[in-house]
Amino acid sequence: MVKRFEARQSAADVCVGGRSDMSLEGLRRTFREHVFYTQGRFPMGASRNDLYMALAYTVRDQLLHRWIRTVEQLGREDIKIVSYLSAEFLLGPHLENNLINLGLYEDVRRTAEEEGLDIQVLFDQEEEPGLGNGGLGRLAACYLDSLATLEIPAMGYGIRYEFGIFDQEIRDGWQVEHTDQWLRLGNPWEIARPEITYHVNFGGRTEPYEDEQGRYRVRWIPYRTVKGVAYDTPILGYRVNTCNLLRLWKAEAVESFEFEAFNVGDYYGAVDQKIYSENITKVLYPNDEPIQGKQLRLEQQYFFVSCSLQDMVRIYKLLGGDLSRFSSHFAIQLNDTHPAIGVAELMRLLVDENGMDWEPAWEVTCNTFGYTNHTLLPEALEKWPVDLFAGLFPRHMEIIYEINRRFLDEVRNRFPGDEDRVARMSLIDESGERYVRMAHLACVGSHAVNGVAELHTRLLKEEVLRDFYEMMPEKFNNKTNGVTPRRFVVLSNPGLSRLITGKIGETWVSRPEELRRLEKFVDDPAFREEWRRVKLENKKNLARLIRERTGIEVDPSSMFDIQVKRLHEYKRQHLNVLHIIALYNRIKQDPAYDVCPRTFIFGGKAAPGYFMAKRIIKLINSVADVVNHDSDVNGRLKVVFFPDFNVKNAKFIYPAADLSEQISTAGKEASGTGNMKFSMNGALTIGTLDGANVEIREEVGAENFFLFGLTAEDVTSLQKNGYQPMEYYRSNPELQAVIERISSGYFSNGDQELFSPLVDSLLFHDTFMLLADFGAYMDAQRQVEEAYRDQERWTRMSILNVARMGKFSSDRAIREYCKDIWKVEPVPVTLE
Ligand code: 8GP
Repeated sequence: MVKRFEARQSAADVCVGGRSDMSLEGLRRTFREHVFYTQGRFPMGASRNDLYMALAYTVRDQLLHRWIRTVEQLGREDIKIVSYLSAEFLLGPHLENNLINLGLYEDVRRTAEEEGLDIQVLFDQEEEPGLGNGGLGRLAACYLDSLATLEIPAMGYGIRYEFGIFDQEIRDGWQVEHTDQWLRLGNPWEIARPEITYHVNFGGRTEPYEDEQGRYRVRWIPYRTVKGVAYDTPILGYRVNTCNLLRLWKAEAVESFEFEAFNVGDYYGAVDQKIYSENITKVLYPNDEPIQGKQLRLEQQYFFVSCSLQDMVRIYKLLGGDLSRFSSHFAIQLNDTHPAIGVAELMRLLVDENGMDWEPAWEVTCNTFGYTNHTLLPEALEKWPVDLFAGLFPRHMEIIYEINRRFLDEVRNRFPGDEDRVARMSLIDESGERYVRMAHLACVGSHAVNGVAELHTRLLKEEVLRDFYEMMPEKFNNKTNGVTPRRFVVLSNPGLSRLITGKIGETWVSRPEELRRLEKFVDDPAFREEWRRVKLENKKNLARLIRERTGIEVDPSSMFDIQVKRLHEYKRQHLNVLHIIALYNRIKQDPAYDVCPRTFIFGGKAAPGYFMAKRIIKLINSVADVVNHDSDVNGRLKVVFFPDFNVKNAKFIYPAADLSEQISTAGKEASGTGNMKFSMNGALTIGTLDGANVEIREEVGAENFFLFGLTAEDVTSLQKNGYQPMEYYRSNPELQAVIERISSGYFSNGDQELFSPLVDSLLFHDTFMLLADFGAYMDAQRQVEEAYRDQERWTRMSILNVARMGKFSSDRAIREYCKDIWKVEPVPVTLE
């Protein structure tokens, strides 16, 4: 509990490091002032939230000076700004991160303590802005952190969803969704900018006209208009003065009352309009794949893209810039295809609104945009029915047709007579119902196209975007993902961070390649002992949290085997379950079976409409119920489904892992970033040759990684030759026994129907080839067990994993984007 703090003076009035412009006494005074003047409370009457808010404002005050100086820089004509356009930013809590980046963590912790406050309790009070689904949104947040840390002038642009990703409850083993209410108690980190607004149009028709010079022009006569209002959040870099801007747009009605409608008596029509407008930014679609045909989703995309591009054009014009040189001032990155309509919107702004001719406008557009692809699943490539698209954006539809006409001329020129290729590459899919292909629009309208891991980029070139690669190979490049070591090591794992810093100094935080210097301590038994002690502490912390959230007791000395990520068949959480059941069967057959004690921990949300994913959650919980209570098992195996996995509780999960499960079907996971977070915290990986696993294994060394399973090539050729899951089933008695356990109703109180959709899908389709990989997975798990039994060996492997993970810092990734795609340089910010 928070102790009520008393107003009392302290003699301490020392200057805080070199990083802060505030003394401890100053911090304390500001904090008290915010309790009183901002929250309107006397100290004794302040609630936990009041205290959190006051502390957040105190810290935000520390950012503002840097922020204003940085924004002034953004207003310089001679610099180039990165605009990161993303429908999702999964930021996680701000307070602790900002304290670390400011270098004020210790001072504020001590100040709080002196005021009688437990800072952890205040951290807990922060609601995380869950404005993303998973990997893609979290990557955007890591990239904002690195852009600021590397002193790159940058803006993030996105949507201020009123309701972010749902909160997950597990009830009776099933996922239950609750609406997220992150704004309920106020958001101290954002500053509303009601004077920065843009109009965004929808529907209607277009009309040709002649301009003053007699040129053919088109104007758009929309059916309805919505207003976008800017909300800004400061994003501070680590121990630098750069404090960039995340600008999120909220939709509002243009007039809160349609007076005309009101006057003619259509009160409800006027109210409907208002509600309709505000709906656009109401809620994040909780899907980690595109949603087919949902009009509101398409409206969201255009809404934020149009506001953002209008904002950039306004800023550029304010600087007196000539729009033909727009791309020398802005580099815009499309985070997947969600903002790809920006290609058509920038053309519209340049040609229709600013009178540019088509060719120079097209050159500006292509030089401005870069496109990052995040998926290989063909069903995940976004496309919109032409009717829906044209109905909402009649002018953009015309622009896309014109881009397509010119583009297909080029294709025909390059590949004469190859009409199949023309049909494949067209921006419009005409094979059945007509669709706008957003990935094609993004490829054609960008000067750079990248995948997010080496394997992913290769497969993009060979398969998904092969035609585009053949025609314009120079556009394609790889940018392997990275994650920020600030949030995912320094903030999440203070014990490990202290141990590392004690050995090699603290420069590794911004230069993680220096972690290599840990290698020379790998043979030092005392260091290894310390390493294990830190891990054990982290496991105890997680065990406490698990007890609190699930009531399950787990043994911190058992191996923590963890798989946290979105629930998806291709990620194969159910392969992990098959392994658990196999171990369980061995114990049932011989209770004296010498199993290595393990705690299997799962976490992750399923899209609310994804039937199989929800069934897998139920299966995990059902297996947990049986295994955790079986006296033959006697606590040696425990299974936990940790509810509501998010950035906030990820902080306790990654640092506590011994084993990281990265077991997707090869060729399906574009990169993965959880794999990096685990390994940076000293977990060893059991994984397939998929996504960035390939590169992680290369870096840490094959001998420090548990590899198994089919390669992407094996998967393709098996599929081509007619994959028969039954063959694997018939030839593996252990697998049969595992499946039999499930289908017999053993985990479902005799109900043989509950899991039959899962079992049938495995036996008769097995799209993700679990049965083909089962044997190899069991073997690899056996090796894991052997290695874990030798704790000295395991610790060596763990240390080497951490020492060799430097490559996977998002700083490295961002440096590559800056050099190869954006062509931007750091611009250090000075405070005077
Ligand atoms: C994810 C990929 O699945 C993952 O492999 C990769 O590491 C991550 O992006 C970052 O590159 N993709 C998504 O999260 C995704 O497509 N989300 C859609 C809901 C937007």
